[in-house]
Amino acid sequence: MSECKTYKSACRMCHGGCGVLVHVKDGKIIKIEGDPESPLNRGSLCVKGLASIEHVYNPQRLKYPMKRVGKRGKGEWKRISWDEALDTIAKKLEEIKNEFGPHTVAIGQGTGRHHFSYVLRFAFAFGTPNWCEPGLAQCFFPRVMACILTYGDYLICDYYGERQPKCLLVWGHNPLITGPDGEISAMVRRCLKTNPKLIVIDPRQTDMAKKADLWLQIRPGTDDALALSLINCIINEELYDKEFVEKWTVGFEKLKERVEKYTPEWAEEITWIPSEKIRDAAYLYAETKPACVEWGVALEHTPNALQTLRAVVMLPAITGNIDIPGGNVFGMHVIRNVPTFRKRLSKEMLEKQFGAGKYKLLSGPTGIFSAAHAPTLFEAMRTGKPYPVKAFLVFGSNPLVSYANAKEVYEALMNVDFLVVSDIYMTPTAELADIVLPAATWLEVDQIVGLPYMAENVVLAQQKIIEIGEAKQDEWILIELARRLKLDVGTESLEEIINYQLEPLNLTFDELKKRGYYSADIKYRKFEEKGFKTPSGKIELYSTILEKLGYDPLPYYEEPPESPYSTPEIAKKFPYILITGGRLINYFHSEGRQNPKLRKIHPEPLVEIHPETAEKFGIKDGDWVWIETLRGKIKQKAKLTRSIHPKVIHVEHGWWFPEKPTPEHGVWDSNANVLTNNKPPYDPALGTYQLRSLLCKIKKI
Ligand SMILES: Nc1nc2c(c(=O)[nH]1)N[C@H]1C(S)=C(S)[C@@H](COP(=O)(O)OP(=O)(O)OC[C@H]3O[C@@H](n4cnc5c(=O)[nH]c(N)nc54)[C@H](O)[C@@H]3O)O[C@H]1N2
Ligand SMILES: Nc1nc2c(c(=O)[nH]1)N[C@H]1C(S)=C(S)[C@@H](COP(=O)(O)OP(=O)(O)OC[C@H]3O[C@@H](n4cnc5c(=O)[nH]c(N)nc54)[C@H](O)[C@@H]3O)O[C@H]1N2
Ligand code: SF4
Ligand SMILES: [Mo]
Repeated sequence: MSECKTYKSACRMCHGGCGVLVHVKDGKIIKIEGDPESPLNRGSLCVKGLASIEHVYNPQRLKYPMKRVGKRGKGEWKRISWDEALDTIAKKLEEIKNEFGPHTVAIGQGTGRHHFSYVLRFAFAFGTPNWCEPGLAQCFFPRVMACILTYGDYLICDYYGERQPKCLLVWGHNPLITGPDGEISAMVRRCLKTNPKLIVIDPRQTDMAKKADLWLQIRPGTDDALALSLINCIINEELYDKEFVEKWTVGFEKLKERVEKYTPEWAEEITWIPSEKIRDAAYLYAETKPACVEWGVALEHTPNALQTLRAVVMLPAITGNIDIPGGNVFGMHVIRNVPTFRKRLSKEMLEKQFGAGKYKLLSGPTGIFSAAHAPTLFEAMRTGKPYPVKAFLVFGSNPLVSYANAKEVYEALMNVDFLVVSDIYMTPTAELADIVLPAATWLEVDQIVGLPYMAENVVLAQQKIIEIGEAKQDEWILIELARRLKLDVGTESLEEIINYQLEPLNLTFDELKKRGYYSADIKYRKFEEKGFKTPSGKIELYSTILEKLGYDPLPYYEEPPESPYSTPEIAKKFPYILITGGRLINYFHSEGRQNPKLRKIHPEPLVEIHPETAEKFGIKDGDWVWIETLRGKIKQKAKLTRSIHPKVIHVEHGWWFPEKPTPEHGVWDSNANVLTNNKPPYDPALGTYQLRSLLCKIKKI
């Protein structure tokens, strides 16, 4: 008789966290549906979650380890055993460590994967400081760092407690499509049903902007100017919460002085938003309580990222929306972190980290998470300076598609002696490897996930339900490598580590798997007991940490380095402002193009152009268009839309074509990162570079 079984788990087709029920018959997954009991998504799933079966059983998956037999990048492979793969990697790493030092081994990973902490854990146990993840300087972590500097902890929106926000200020973010980037989309959707006042700041009129009471169509890259003018207006027009500011913040007078010149009239010229609209937004946000700021990755793709984020994150402080029901709140942090062994690295070794001493909040002994600066790392790989990178191990990332200036990333990858890629599919990046390792999908993985990220109010269990070929979960690979290298730490089993993390909840992993999730009650005004976790114990509008590191303790405006105003000569040739990477509901970055269910929804890359702009070039909807910047050119298909500013062009990111038979798989055709800039100036504290607000031109093909 055939056996039917149902498991509770957590979808991770994106950063993850929607509770699911997985139905298995005769050892095969036959259905995946949202778990109605799960506190976050309450039964709903997006198209990616619903296309998981087509992902898990996709015939294009990597099923066993392989080694390169032909020239690098020629696509000639030989199947090998896991033992041979791991022994070869361990032996090579050992040799490199002995001959050149552990820091010449770099380890990379993709965004917010289940194995995130295990990559740093392995790197630090092995002794190299050189690990990287696209998020550290470019996504989410800058938001985290701005919050840590200001509040000592990360702020989230309170969709979780007794009361929903009455006002949402959605800034450079599209959470109906992109959750979870912090929170889960379903929670935002639920909040919108309670009809909060809605302010959206976006150069494009997204679906969210269409619902808004106020949509501020900003010139890309000028969010710092807008944020400073909002603070100016809220202070000068006495809309701020005097009692809260007096009792709980430091540096208010200095902030007031700093923003004096940043009036809404000043900002109008820079941001292209009428000053009345800026005032309206300041009033609506400051006068509607409780209010929440929802902010996104668009703020993290310019070299003034940190100061922009600092200015934005001060808004809840000066309006007293901190840790109150329906406001911006701190998480419950109910689980322990995976021990990462960062403390084992000597100061001397941390000083060898790419970016150390330069981007002091990102890298080196002063870094909050101490990650390598990606452009510096790739430059070292490409040129051997300041020292060569001998090996690069990539766990779940597609650098050729996801990092800026893809041509240079290609040169870098081609130049590294030993490249290992663990992935679910043979990507254009994996095609360049010496050894390719088949990674497990979320249905083949045991893990826990705490949401929202960095706040952990809810913990879900993800469980290994099936096995496909010889695919392995990355944590297993990293632990096995640590054992083979005879490292003195980092060799514990996965279950031991998960149980350690869950200990404060009095739960074991087995118990959590049965329950599916754990959800904590939210406590508010936690700061009243212990103050804020900043050096002064208060909210630091004036940052003492930045001051100590030699950075400006107060936010300021800086024109994007490539713009109609800062580089008018370039703008003559490249007259439009390029933004990239607005997310699509059916794809996660460069993933999903080989999934028939997802590809059908959006088969080709689309460039958004305003019809008036398109007309000048004779471009019609559906025409192929060249988009060119100083770095290179790509083609995407025109999508004419009045929802984008006539001076702004938006290209999708993440495009390659798994169906194209050559090992490049069309990675040069439509990849947004052929266009983007990996060169300085970078954010002085974080090393952030430019993935948006660059200059481009277009032409009909
Ligand atoms: N479906 C899906 N979900 C995802 C992802 C995915 O690939 N697919 N990726 C995940 C990851 S890693 C991340 S970082 C998040 C990102 O999540 P979001 O932060 O929501 O990211 P985007 O959709 O890129 O951008 C949000 C909006 O910013 C606008 N924008 C562009 N430039 C500017 C600017 O200069 N200023 C302002 N104010 N707005 C601007 C864009 O038009 C876009 O509508 O999504 C996560 N979730
Ligand atoms: N131009 C431009 N570029 C951008 C952005 C943008 O907006 N514009 N956004 C940036 C941002 S915010 C981010 S976070 C990065 C994302 O950059 P990446 O994280 O590199 O992007 P992905 O395409 O998600 O690549 C992940 C790869 O990991 C594989 N994978 C998925 N799950 C697993 C797993 O569990 N294990 C292993 N081993 N492999 C797995 C996938 O098959 C895929 O090939 O892109 C950045 N790049
Ligand atoms: S939002 Fe993410 S976790 Fe939720 S169903 Fe979609 S892909 Fe899965
Ligand atoms: Mo990201």
